[in-house]
Amino acid sequence: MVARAPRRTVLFLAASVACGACKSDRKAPEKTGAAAGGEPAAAEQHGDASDAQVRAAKAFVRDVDARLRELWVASSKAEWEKSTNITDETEDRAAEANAAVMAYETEAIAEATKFDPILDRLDPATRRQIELLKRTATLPAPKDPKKREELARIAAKLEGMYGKGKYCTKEGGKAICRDLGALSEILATSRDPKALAEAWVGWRTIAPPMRPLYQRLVELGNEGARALGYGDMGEIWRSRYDMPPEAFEKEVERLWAQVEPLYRALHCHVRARLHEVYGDRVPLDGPIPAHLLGNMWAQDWSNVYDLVEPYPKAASLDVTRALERKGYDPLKMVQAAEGFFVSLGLDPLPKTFWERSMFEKPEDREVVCHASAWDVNLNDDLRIKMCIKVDHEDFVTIHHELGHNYYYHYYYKLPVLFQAGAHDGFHEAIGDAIALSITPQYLARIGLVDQVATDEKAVLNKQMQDALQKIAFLPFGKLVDQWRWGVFAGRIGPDAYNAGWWKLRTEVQGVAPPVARTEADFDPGAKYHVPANVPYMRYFLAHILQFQFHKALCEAAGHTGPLHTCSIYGSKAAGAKLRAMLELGASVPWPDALEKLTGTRTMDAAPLVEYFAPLVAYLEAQNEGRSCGW
Ligand code: X8Z
Ligand code: ZN
Repeated sequence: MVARAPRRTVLFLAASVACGACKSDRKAPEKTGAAAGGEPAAAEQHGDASDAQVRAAKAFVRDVDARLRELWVASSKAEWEKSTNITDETEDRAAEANAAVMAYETEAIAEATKFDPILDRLDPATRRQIELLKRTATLPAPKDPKKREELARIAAKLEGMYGKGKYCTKEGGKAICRDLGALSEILATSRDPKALAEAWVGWRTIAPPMRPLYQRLVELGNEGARALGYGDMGEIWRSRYDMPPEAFEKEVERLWAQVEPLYRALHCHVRARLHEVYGDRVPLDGPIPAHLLGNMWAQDWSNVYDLVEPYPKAASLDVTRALERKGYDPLKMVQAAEGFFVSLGLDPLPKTFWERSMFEKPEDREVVCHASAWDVNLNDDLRIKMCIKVDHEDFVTIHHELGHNYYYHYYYKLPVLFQAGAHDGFHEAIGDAIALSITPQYLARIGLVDQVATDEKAVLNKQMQDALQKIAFLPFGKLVDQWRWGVFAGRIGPDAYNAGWWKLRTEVQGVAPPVARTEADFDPGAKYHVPANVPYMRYFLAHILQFQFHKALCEAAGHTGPLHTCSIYGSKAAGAKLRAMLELGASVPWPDALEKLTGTRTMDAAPLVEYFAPLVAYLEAQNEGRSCGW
């Protein structure tokens, strides 16, 4: 997952050795240099100078498309090799391929600025590709080739460190090492505060060695950003939303203000329930200890559902148990998820998807288990890479990943710069929007559960499950990049990386570390997207957008009744609407794409609020008389 989330998430990537050869076959940049208007005198000989420049711009964009395609594919191939087999060699190859991408992007972006004076004379597609090119680099490289290679190596190394991360202890004289999967399992299932704190702290021991590398990545990336005319890396990240970066920051705050009251209500109620379980470890007027929320980063609270279930005696939906009971394995889970997309009239996944994907954690090598979706060859070469557990969480994540794959599938014929989401939050929202249709009725329809209750109590239980995932996530989704924007801009210096992180964790999310943290720690490094350099605000946006998409798709499907009862399963009309948006990729500004599906040009949390209306009423009643906040 990468830089371009879509293509995987890959940011920039890699060149396989084989493709090193193709690089030298192509002289596109040099050719376009001249064609791009660098020699106006020559152009004038053939007529009007600016007409020649318009033609040159088109030729430039064609060349960029060919060259980027080649370099991105080489990089994706090397990234895939690395992520499915982390070794020094695969890391080096990924770094090499990514350095080649960075070198070309820097050169092409510099060249693209020559067209600034004639941008408004260009046809929309040419103009948009030039604009997208300028903001494409998630990790922009300095001009100096040595620094560029250093940056690419650091980036590959950091992701590898995360992928290989383990916490080892001596038990009965024997060394026992636990990876993120094993430690997360403890966070999810144990109710022993000591064991929880140890797993929480243990995972974070992987991160301090990343700190000097991360600091250098920031220095070099910022140098690259400045060379492209941006103030810092964060400004590039914020400039990808078809509005000025400052306006985007305001947009995030506007959306947060819409949902913050819901988060605060959920926080208040969950804290009160955890207080009943853990006593004064969970003070009723302060942040919640982060290790008690069922998840390594406290970003998804589903695993404490049993502690907060509104009506324990009413029916509740245990999808994990249903999957186990019906004998689902990872392959069957992916097939079921594909079945949902196909029920909408969308295409089945290609044969190669089933041959090339990685569904399970291999025993014989280190891999990056963090789930991702890919189109390695940019030609419908769809794959996912996941270490699937047979449980509810991963069943939803598979739908999330297939959402990426279906986006790739419907835009892969476009120029490569258009092969992206309308913005990155769109890409993250597709599969999640589909997963909102995994209602009890849907699960009964596919035979996963035998019967469903629809009474008010069962509804509230389901709403609580959803909220622990979707509402609990919102502040975390926002703060990861608030931290990085601060780091990139120098407001959070290396001497305060961890303090800055915990300031946001406390203020925005209302959670606290189980033990004191210092600058000897590097807790942001224990979250995949930081060492992997994948922007995170996309997930905050996706958690809002997915409800907008869901509502629009439900309307297309002819759903009547409350939003939380809708499943679009089987609706060809909804599928056609979705497909029409997916096919646009990034070829138009995102408000156009949003309008195509939802009829509105604005991101809006109102559908999220509407979806959770029953739970909000319940929480209000529950919180009556409590003092909320921290
Ligand atoms: O990273 C992901 C996906 C891949 S794009 C599995 N997510 C974020 C996370 O795990 O932190 C999905 C939800 C948020
Ligand atoms: Zn994703």
